[in-house]
Amino acid sequence: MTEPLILKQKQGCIGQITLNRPQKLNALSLPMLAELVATIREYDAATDVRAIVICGQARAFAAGADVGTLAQSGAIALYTSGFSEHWDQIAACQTPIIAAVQGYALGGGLELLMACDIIIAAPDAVFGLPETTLGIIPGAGATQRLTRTLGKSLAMEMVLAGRRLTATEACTQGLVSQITQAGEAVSTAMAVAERIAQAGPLATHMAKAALLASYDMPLTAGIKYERTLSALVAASEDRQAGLSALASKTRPIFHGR
Ligand code: CO8
Repeated sequence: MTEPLILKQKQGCIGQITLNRPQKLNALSLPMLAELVATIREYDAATDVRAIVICGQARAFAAGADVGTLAQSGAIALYTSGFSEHWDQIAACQTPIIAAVQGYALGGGLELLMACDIIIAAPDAVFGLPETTLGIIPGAGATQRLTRTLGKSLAMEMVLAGRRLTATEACTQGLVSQITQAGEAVSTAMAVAERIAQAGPLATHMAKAALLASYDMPLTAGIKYERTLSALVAASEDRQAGLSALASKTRPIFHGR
């Protein structure tokens, strides 16, 4: 029996996803990407899932898009199959996604991380974009997202000269939010997800949307957008529940409305 490419497990309000192609260092094939997107959509649509955690295996989060898939597909077939759109569909998820990284996060694997919201790294995590060494360029968002995260010079060095970042460098440069002890990336990501899950779900969705808008919008438009979302959340029952709980020193119960 063939192993599933994606393992999924719900733990309370957290939807956990494990990329499960360890013998190929989690190289992202078309079926694997399709399953990943379907699982994320399923969790995103479930009102009881408040955060999603994605992790890989011990040696790799994901060593890139499957080079076999790339080699076998002509340019037009690759384009019309929507291969690179899988990363956009992951980035479109409204529920916060926390990625836990051990080992390699290369090429499309790093682009997958950048479509997530929070990246937690084990000390052995390695981040790189080897595409130009293969005669191609990053095609799932890295030239845009990496530049916004790391700035021009370091992004250029990674894309053009194949520079890899260690976990410490990635954390110093703001790609990663924290480095854990060895073997604790997943449990730390779950703990972060747990804290997110306790917050108001409507507020979480709106805050994520506002934060992501800062990548796309000029400052004044972004601030207006934030103000609109803020007014919308202020009209929610969750806001009432949160403020009443604070006043009565109890835990708020949020319903996402
Ligand atoms: N695709 C397919 N198989 C892979 C990949 C990959 N990206 N990476 C590793 N594997 C496979 C290897 O072929 C090998 O399989 P097998 O045992 O059957 O030969 C197995 O994983 C283990 O790999 P290695 O034996 O090579 O392990 P090492 O420890 O010696 O090396 C490395 C680890 C350094 C990670 C090495 O495997 C490597 O360099 N891998 C390729 C990394 C790479 O180039 N990634 C970028 C791919 S291109 C990309 O991601 C573009 C995204 C753009 C998407 C949008 C397009 C439209």
